[in-house]
Amino acid sequence: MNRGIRVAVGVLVGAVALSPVVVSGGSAAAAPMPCTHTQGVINHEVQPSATVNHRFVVIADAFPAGATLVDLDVGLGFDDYSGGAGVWLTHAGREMQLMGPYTPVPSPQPTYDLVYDDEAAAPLSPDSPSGGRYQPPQGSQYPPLAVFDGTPVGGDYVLRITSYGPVVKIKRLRLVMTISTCDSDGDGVEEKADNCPTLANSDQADWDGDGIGNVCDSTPGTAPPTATSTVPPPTSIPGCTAGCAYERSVGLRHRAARHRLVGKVESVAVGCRRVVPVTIWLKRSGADRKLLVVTTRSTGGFHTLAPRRPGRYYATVGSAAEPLCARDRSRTVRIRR
Ligand SMILES: [Ca+2]
Ligand SMILES: [Ca+2]
Ligand SMILES: [Ca+2]
Repeated sequence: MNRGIRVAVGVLVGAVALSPVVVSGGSAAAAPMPCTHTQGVINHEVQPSATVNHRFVVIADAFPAGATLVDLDVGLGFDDYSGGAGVWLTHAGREMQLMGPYTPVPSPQPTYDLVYDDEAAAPLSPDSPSGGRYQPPQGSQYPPLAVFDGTPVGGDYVLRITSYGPVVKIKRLRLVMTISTCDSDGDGVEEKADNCPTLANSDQADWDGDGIGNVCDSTPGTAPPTATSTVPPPTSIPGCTAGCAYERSVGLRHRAARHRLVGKVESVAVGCRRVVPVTIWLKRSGADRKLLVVTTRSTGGFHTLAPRRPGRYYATVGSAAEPLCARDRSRTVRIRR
């Protein structure tokens, strides 16, 4: 089944409905399930005293069964609002007026590009700048956007715009939906229950039990004896010697102009790349010579002054004291005379 987000927009002018037009397709895989969805229209005009209905059809199959809205923000951008317009949003049998003749819009600018957000710091007022995030106008005819919370994500959304005077020039209209059930990293663990929502870690391994999964944890600890079955077998990871759960790599380059060796340790697990010791070695015919140890920054990057002695150098990362992370060795770089 195509679980991509297929959206059809039908534009209804006055009472005449035009055929829906598919404006975006998708063949995305079943996972990940996004936690937000944005839909909208750009560059449109509403003729004098006319009404235009922008209808968005959000296909429910693109989201987990039973997914509902937990938040909805609306972006309103006008290139010319000087004559005034009424804007309404309808979804799931509920309607909210977003703008109207008594809306305290910023004055006297005729152009706006703002976002209605119930969680914004302040409501829109005549003194507001013409951009930014504001609570929707307040009053009995202007309920908060929260009226749509709990409604199904899938279904029709209709933005109705009526011109009260001359042409209303619309720059963009956007609906930003936050969805109750999602899995943005596609690891099969629902977002709210995921101990590392930004990185796929279907095993949810959390050795120190602090609620932060190993792959997100800068101090993941070590595997408890009873938990070894929850991590991948070390034999599956190239370069891993014993008990390692996550692969990592170390790169090394010689920047001759700046007399530096620079490199980076990379791993999906934060604790395997952040503030870890990297050893620089000189290759020799007998045993290689250990020159110095540098510590990576939070990004995994490191640098040091290049040795003056010509030769071939490489870097290693990893030790028996870090059972979470695989050992690795960089390519050899040559420093010439
Ligand atoms: Ca997840
Ligand atoms: Ca995850
Ligand atoms: Ca942890």
